Amino acid sequence: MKKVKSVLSLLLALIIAMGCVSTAFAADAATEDSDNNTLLTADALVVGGSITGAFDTADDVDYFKITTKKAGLLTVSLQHTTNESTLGYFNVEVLDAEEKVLASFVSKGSDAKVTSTAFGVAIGDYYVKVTPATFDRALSYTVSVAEDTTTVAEKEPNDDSATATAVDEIKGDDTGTKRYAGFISSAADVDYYSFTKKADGSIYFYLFNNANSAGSYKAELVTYFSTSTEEKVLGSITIAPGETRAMSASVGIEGGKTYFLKVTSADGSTGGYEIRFWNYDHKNTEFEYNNEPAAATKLSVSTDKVDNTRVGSITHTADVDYFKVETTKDYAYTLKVNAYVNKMETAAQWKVAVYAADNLTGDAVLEAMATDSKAAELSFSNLEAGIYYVKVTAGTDFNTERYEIEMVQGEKIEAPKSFLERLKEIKWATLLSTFAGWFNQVDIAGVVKAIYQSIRGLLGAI
Ligand SMILES: [Ca+2]
Ligand SMILES: [Ca+2]
Ligand SMILES: [Ca+2]
Ligand SMILES: [Ca+2]
Repeated sequence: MKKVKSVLSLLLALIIAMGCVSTAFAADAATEDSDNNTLLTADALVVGGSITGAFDTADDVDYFKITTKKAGLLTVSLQHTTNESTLGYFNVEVLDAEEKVLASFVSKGSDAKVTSTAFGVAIGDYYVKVTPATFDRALSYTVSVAEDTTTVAEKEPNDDSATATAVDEIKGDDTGTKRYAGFISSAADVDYYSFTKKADGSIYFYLFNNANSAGSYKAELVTYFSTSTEEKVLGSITIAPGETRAMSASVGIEGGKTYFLKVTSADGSTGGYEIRFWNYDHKNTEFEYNNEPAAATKLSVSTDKVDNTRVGSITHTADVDYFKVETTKDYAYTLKVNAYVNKMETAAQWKVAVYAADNLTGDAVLEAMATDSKAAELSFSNLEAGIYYVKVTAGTDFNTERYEIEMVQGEKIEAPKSFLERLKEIKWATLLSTFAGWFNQVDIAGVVKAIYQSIRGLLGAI
């Protein structure tokens, strides 16, 4: 009897356990309503959840509605029992409230699970539309929606620099793997992101269109100089409708300072986008913003022992790069502006002008254009001692390729000697002994007598 009792309690435990399992399963696998053929009657599908459906007829349409609580990137997946067929069985489209397609895919008979590319969402309603590609009444499907956790979403409101969405500090090992998703929700929406770069160096920024979000957006790297509230643009890119990716030129910036990436609609289009940064630590870069003498990047002199070459680039057509350098009278100097050592295949042009510090708006001391060569090279020698501002701008053809700039210290110059220094250097003993011989040969008394008589003659005449 005791044995029977323990078997019974084990059975009971098993039944309870099974009950729990089946309850949990039922909660997960929500089933569609049969009346979900329109946007208005769509079944709710929560982010992180799933729902199971099937088609009643060959022209059946199933709509599911996703209501988002924050902006970000989502993916939609569809799973079904597989068969051998490579024919499409399910057409899946993700739509926004205006029925613009944000993502789409077809699941074949042999596909166990297909996931959409990530698509950007703002706060609002989105729809998943599933239609039969090949009608099979017996084949049910499960559709699910998930957050793309590899991405950090913008946090609205972020329409000015004071409310910018903070981006993680950009460090040496960041090669563009961190993704930040935003959504231009209206033509007037502005999205600011703020960041610091840990070390001095260059960054590139990228703008991605979400799959099927064929908008045109503009991303600008901006900062503020001095006490001015005027925004200074350091770099700018625009992604065209249907283009997957736009990449900026290399922008040299100083570590530890705050910069902003500002994203706007370029042509009034709205939709999701993604930004990424690619970091490059480099001790000697230009430091944008350096478009005016007061913001010039300091250029130290290179010697035999120290290489103070800096790397810059003209990041947009209006970019101006000022470098301030000081030379002393003890050495000869040569200013070199070359194409960057990792030369790309494109030709580069830069216009270089050198101004004396006390004549910044006047004529340049030296001016030249490095033209049309991946080995573009300019060299200015025989610069007099002083403080100079070197101004680099785009050549005739704008090119974002990087350049190197370096003030090289050359030969030591012997300073001109003073009169006293020269007197000291005369070999007086040799000179006097030479004169002694000469005095002996001259009739000094005769010379003096002649002068005396000339003077008397003059006095007598008076
Ligand atoms: Ca936004
Ligand atoms: Ca915004
Ligand atoms: Ca620059
Ligand atoms: Ca500049």
